Amino acid sequence: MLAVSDEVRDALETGAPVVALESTIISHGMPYPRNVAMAREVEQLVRDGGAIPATIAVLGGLPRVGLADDELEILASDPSVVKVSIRDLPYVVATGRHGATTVASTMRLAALAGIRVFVTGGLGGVHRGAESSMDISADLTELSQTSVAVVSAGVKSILDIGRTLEVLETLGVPVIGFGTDEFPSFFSRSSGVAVPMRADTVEEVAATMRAKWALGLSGAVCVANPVPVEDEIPVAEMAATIERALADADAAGVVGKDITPYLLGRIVELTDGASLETNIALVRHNARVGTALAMAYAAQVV
Ligand code: PSU
Ligand code: MN
Repeated sequence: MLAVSDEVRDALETGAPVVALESTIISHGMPYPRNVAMAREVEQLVRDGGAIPATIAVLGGLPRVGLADDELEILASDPSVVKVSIRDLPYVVATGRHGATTVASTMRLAALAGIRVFVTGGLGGVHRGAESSMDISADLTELSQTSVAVVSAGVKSILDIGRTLEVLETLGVPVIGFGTDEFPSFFSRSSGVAVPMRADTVEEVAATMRAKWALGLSGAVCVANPVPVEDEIPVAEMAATIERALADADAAGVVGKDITPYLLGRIVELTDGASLETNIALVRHNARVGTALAMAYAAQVV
């Protein structure tokens, strides 16, 4: 039911650091061909940092951990690739399709394979207006139950950041600001919302992972890593774009799983591609921090 590449399997068997990477960000998060260039570059960054990359997706109905270069190309360019969150996973497997896994389903498959560190761009969360739409990403449920550290640049302000952090508290998920006291909002380093805890080194984060799981507390450790200063789009600059994208989604009647990809695409258009550069920069940064974390965690496990 789960095919792990030889390289990833060997690394896991010898306790070498492995970093899981998601695929919705490739298929539904960025336009072709920048998406496949980003996917390849991030895998290389993980290797340069001393770990083994494991990009995760479903290909022809088979959940896969560790992909070949031509498989990244399929995910980036084939329009039949389905966005697969936890709900969608059994159906995509049963019907033999290609699927790009979200944070939630990537976490689950990574944990099944024995991987403890996962790098992404941004998390799903509580959508604005969720108090009536009930649109809350399955990423949050998964963070509550699957024991993987997730390195992200926070959540976009297309979501309700305050409520997202409230739900993460309810679900018992530690949210660690990496070198920051403020929860980052993806394109921007700030959000106006404080993080509940802070770490300035990957060793502290690795120790928190070990402590959480040693206490029998299953579930994720969420590492909120702000975009580098030189790549950020300040909150004030992003605000109007996000309002406009949300209004356009509303007018176009976009709902459910299509909302996040629609908004991401619209924001790229509205910023003339500037948001895409920021998005790629923050993923690179997350890959560097996540790789250092995987190295630190592997070094602490005896
Ligand atoms: N945020 C981004 N880029 C993305 C996503 C979120 O900046 O590609 C994707 C991730 O895969 C995330 C998913 O897990 O969107 C959340 O979708 P939903 O809200 O439908 O659960
Ligand atoms: Mn949703």
